Amino acid sequence: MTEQAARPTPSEGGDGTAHRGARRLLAALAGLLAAAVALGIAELVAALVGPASSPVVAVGDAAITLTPEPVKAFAIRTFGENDKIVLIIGTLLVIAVYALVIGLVGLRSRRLGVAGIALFGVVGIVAAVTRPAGGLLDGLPSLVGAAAGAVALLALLAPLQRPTPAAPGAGTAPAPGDPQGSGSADGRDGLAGRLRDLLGAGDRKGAGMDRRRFFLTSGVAVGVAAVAGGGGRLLQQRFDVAGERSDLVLPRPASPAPALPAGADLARDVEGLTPLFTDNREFYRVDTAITVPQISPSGYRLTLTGMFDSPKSYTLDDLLGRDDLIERDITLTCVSNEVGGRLAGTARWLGVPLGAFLRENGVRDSSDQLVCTSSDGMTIGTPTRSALDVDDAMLAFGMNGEPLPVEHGFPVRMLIPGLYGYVSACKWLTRIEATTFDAFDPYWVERDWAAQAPIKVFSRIDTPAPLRAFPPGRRPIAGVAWAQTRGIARVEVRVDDADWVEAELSPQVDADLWRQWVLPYDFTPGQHSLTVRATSADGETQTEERASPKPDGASGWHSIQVISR
Ligand SMILES: Nc1nc2c(c(=O)[nH]1)N[C@H]1C(S)=C(S)[C@@H](COP(=O)(O)O)O[C@H]1N2
Ligand SMILES: [Mo]
Repeated sequence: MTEQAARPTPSEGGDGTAHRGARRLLAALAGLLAAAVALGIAELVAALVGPASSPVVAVGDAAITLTPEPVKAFAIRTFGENDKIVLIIGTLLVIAVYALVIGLVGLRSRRLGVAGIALFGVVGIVAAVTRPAGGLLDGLPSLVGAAAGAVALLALLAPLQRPTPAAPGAGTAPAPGDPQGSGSADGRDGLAGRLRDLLGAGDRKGAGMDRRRFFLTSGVAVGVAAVAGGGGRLLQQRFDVAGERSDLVLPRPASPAPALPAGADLARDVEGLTPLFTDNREFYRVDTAITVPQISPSGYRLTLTGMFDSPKSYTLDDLLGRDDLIERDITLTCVSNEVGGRLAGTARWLGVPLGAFLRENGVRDSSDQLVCTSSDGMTIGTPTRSALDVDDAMLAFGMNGEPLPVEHGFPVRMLIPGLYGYVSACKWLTRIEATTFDAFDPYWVERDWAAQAPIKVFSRIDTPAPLRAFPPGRRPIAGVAWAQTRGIARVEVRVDDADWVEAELSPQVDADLWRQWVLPYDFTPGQHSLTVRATSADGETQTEERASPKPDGASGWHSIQVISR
């Protein structure tokens, strides 16, 4: 400091370059801390309003909605089930960079700094309020958060401010770009000035910067952000329905799933083969929900609207208490599944038979599309014909002997075997509207995915793993194949340029269930290429023609390279 004091730079009014650098650094830090306070307070308020009103979540949600489709597809492909964590981290990083800039801007002009925070609040408010399921109240966390952030910014910048010259002319506005002044908001009469007086930050230190006070204020800011944010997150858990979910007792089906023959699951004997049933915890998850909708069973309503003769509204008890419940084994598949991909899973589902349910409500012949809406505003359109006629289509509330896991749609979702999830499997289902394809484009169709999308005949190799060397000799080549509603009749494997060889299949249980296939093979040393193709029970062989998932599902043979040595 002494060195700088000895070499005053006229343009800096005696303030050294290093000193100025330090001020900037601290100002940027002030911006970051102010943002932390804003987000922390917002989380606390979100604990009153609901988790989805949190600005980070709302902005992340909006980002998902606004993200161009190819980027979204890329994210699902690249990050898979972690796509939401990546998005939240990305959102926080963007906020952090913005906050650093706000701090620097605030050093020059507090007014602009505060305006920057206000803008940040407005973005949060707009994102929260315009969510499909959003209301005005959802803007409150961002509003209060931004106000707290502005106060924090002013309090943090105050100790970094140079003394206001007491010389005559102090009241005149500083020239633009004059580092001495930072706009009139700095003056004693300004909000900041008053705040500074309030905090006693008016004490002038020689260098015009009160580091001690800055760090004290920073400590308070960190504390407020951590306590409000952490507390808010904790309090938000009161919205969790995990407890109510585990208290729910599932009814018995009038029509249980067909018994499985002995030896139904070939994975018991083949390492690396996908099990016949997927654990709920292992089940793939694809949705646009950053915060999983939490629907209390007691508050649950399923509403029917549109082209029904006598539509009713149902409570969860209404559905659970029916005497026609069915239990079925069904493989669910995502349209985003690539050749060889893992976005498919099988469960034993329990629920209300959909066809009977719709007829009971008098669904009209003139309706060719049902639009399902979830509590978070997702819309999924499905052909009315499929909903009426596909065997085993259901409103499911049980999955592998448990109530639906919250991530998989608790308390009620739709399932229609043979249709990709985005055109059939609406989770957190709260409304079914009978309408037409002409009248309405649901969420994914608006984004240029096909309005109708039956699942394609598919097979994949699970083992051996590609490019991981194994010793020569006999070992199984194995995987799964599916063609829901039709069933799998045959799976063939080709090794290098040899002829296709038929694999052994797991017992045929139900056409809606995938089948495992196994082919023991004597591997010679070297690299081999393995290819698989399936044929459905109605005679369609999986096409070799490659298609990407968009618009109606990937196609092509799964082929991998393996090494034996
Ligand atoms: N409410 C809601 N339901 C939804 C989705 C969604 O984003 N929101 N995604 C659909 C898609 S694309 C698929 S593949 C299935 C996935 O169901 P799962 O997550 O239980 O495996 O849910 C469908 N239902
Ligand atoms: Mo999907």
